[in-house]
Amino acid sequence: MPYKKIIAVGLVASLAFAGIYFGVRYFLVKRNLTSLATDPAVILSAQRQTLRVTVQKMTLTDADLDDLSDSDEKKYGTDLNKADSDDDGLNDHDEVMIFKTDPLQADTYAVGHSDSWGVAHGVILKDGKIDKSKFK
Ligand SMILES: [Ca+2]
Ligand SMILES: [Ca+2]
Repeated sequence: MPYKKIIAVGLVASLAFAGIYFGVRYFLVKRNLTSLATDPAVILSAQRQTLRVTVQKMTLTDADLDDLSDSDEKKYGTDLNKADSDDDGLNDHDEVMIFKTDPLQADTYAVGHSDSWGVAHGVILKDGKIDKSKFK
């Protein structure tokens, strides 16, 4: 019966086509070629992976996310796992880079108040300047 052969060949050809289609699609998704993928779930998954890698890189270079890199933390002797090493209310980055206060001394100028109090009350200014007239 020739029509049985035609149906059998058609069935085999369909299975082969489906196999190739899903095989190529799996390969593209597996290799993260999202520009070729049109499935929104695949694209979202790739974006999440990119975000995960970005956050991982950030935490590898700044473990406590205080904006002072781990290598700078080692340079200044601050705690790279604690954003505010001396618990004075100013994070390590702001002490080192903005106010030039000591990130390991809660009261850099020994005035009886924390460095964050000094900043909040206008005593400690940027770039290591202080205004003693505002100290009470
Ligand atoms: Ca720190
Ligand atoms: Ca300090």
